[in-house]
Amino acid sequence: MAVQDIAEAVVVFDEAKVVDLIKAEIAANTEVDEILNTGLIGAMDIVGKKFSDGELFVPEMLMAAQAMKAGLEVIKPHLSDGAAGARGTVVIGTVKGDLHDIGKNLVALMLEGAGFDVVDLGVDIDAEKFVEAAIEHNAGVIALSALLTTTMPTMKNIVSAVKEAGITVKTIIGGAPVTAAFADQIGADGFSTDAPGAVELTRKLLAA
Ligand code: B1M
Repeated sequence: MAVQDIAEAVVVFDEAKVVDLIKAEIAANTEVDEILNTGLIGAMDIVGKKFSDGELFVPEMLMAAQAMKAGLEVIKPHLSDGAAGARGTVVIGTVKGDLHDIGKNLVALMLEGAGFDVVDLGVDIDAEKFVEAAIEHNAGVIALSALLTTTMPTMKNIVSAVKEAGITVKTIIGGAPVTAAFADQIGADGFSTDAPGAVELTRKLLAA
């Protein structure tokens, strides 16, 4: 049994095997970070490469995503390190035109685990919905995720709309194609490459 076997099960969409292998690794006291990074996130990198190389197509990517989500559910209780709702509210979503939600879900999960109240708007979310939700929930941070180069410009629209709305909320951005330079360019308050980094950033911005 090895963490790499989890990645292999994700790549062949064997959801039941993913769940069983993760349960076994947890029982064997394997670090949850290793299960997450090597077993699950590593698997999606393999899937992405196979897609780029024309070996896998959209339906297979979707099935791999489902297997990864099933695995995330198993490790979810082990990612927690704080009291829920004690540190402020984060409104999170994947931007308009973009349906990728695994990374966003992971960021949401880790923020919750770190004690933030998280309002997850889901995918394909426009500027108006982000602004409305931030006002309704008195959010301290709006967190935007994008996985497509074509949806990155939407982040700029959302950051601009938040500023125009005149609300005191910070915007943070992330997702595979997003860079620190892009965050600076569009006037976002912060950027992170991964979910733990998004938690650290949120802590800093909210002094929580
Ligand atoms: Co899509 N897809 N996809 N896809 N997909 C990518 C992103 C791609 C890189 C694949 C490839 O070509 N190699 C490529 C994008 C190319 C580009 O724009 N440069 C791509 C494409 C082209 C497409 C379609 C256009 C394919 C098509 O229809 N022809 C289409 C677009 C649909 C749409 O959104 N409108 C599409 C569809 C899909 C599926 C629906 C089949 C499925 C998504 C299912 C789902 O999410 N529910 C899917 C998948 C699974 C992928 C790959 C294989 C995996 C993405 C993933 O979940 N990674 C992906 C290739 C890859 O990334 N290697 C690919 C694991 C996840 C944990 O990582 O989301 O990066 P990630 O999140 C990370 C960090 O980015 C960060 O934290 C996480 C880790 O800790 N992070 C943040 C994310 N958000 C953050 C926010 C933050 C901070 C950090 O602060 C707010």
